[in-house]
Amino acid sequence: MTLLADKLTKKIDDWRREAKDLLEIGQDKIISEVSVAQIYGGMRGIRALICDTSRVPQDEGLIIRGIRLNELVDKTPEEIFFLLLTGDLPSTEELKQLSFEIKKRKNIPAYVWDVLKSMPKDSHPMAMLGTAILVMQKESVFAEKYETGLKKEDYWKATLEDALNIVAKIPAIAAGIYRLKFNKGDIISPDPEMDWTGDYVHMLGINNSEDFKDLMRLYLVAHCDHEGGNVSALTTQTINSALSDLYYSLSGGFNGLAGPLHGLANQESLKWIIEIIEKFGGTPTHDQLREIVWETLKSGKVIPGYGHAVLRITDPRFEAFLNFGKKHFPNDPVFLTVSRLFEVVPVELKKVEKIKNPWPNVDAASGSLLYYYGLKEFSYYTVVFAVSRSLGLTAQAVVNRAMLFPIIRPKSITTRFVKELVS
Ligand code: CMX
Repeated sequence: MTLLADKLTKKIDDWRREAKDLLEIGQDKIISEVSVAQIYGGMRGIRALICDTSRVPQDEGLIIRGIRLNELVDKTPEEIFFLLLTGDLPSTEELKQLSFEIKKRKNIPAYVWDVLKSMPKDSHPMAMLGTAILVMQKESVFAEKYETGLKKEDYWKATLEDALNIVAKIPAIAAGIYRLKFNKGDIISPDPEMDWTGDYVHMLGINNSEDFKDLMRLYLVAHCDHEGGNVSALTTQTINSALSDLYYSLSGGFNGLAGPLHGLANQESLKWIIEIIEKFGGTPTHDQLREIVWETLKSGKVIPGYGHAVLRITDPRFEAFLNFGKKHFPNDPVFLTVSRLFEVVPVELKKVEKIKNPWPNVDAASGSLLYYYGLKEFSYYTVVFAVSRSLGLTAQAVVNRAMLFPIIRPKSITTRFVKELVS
């Protein structure tokens, strides 16, 4: 057994005991009441899920297993994956072993490329990613073991195998999608010696500089998880709760990430910024940006990269990217526009009463940094987000299996029920 599985075995015993005790002493305690406004408002604020991999207090932002993001920005995605799964940062030996586990599982079945190559040329890269994950479903260790008989207590072990296989393979799949979709030449094979981020950068084949690798490392850490109620997390865990394996679940979650109000906002944000720069023939002034913000709002569109369903502050992930840009290329016109928008947009959005959070989220800055290093195809940005989010989504699934959570099945009500209640 690996050190990771060994650690999880011990932790899971404790987690299960803790949950049993909590249920015994407090099963009737009320956590959330549900109002009519919440039912009609996307269930915002209803506390109805357990997620221990991370939490997002509205006035603090992302906290992974009790550690604030700004204390984790120098870590590698492998370290973060271990943290998400177990609740602890890995020791040197644990990290070495996890990195080895990932390295040995990198190869992609040839049929994945056949399927991707046969997709229409104008398929969105997120549709290609979701398809690639789904077509690998036949590789699922969980599905195979379930079929032949697996004890419920051991579901998590087979799910961990699926998680490790998916996490190991996703950089090569994502990089291959980039090269296929944007005619960048042959697909570059994974290098068994390289770390997760370094190999992804190598396989993209755009820019092998250490600075780009540092940005990618930060990017892949910052997007890894955002508690359990966002569209991609909730979708993944709902599908997974039906004992569909992680290939089915993650592919479904990624379909949600592909939406413009969720993960696609980084694509939309940079597209909007480039259009603004083109319109004004260079970095716009504050006044010109103010004008564009109102033009966008009046046309009925959202300001991409601003606002959040939970956060009520500047997203610390945005801050991490802003700091990176300030350090490496403060005068780049795209980055300068991102910084100026940060000075203008919140002031203007505060004037719109219905907007609860005028502050930037992660998507307001991330694209501009990728753009600087030569990753200029906006429609690909959500794929990079998804590569990172695979860490959190698969970790959540392993933990949920370990906790023996049942199938998710909330109760719906009819309009007639609400009418009767209200009258
Ligand atoms: N620009 C314009 N209007 C905005 C806005 C923005 N950036 N943010 C919120 N609003 C509007 C909403 O569209 C909503 O209007 P309607 O009532 O007319 O539908 C109103 O303000 C109230 O929204 P809210 O309660 O403040 O925010 P929600 O929880 O409903 O939505 C979010 C959150 C992220 C979908 C929204 O802020 C938005 O659309 N932002 C732009 C897209 C974006 O950046 N998405 C990425 C979020 C991060 C992620 O999940 O990946």
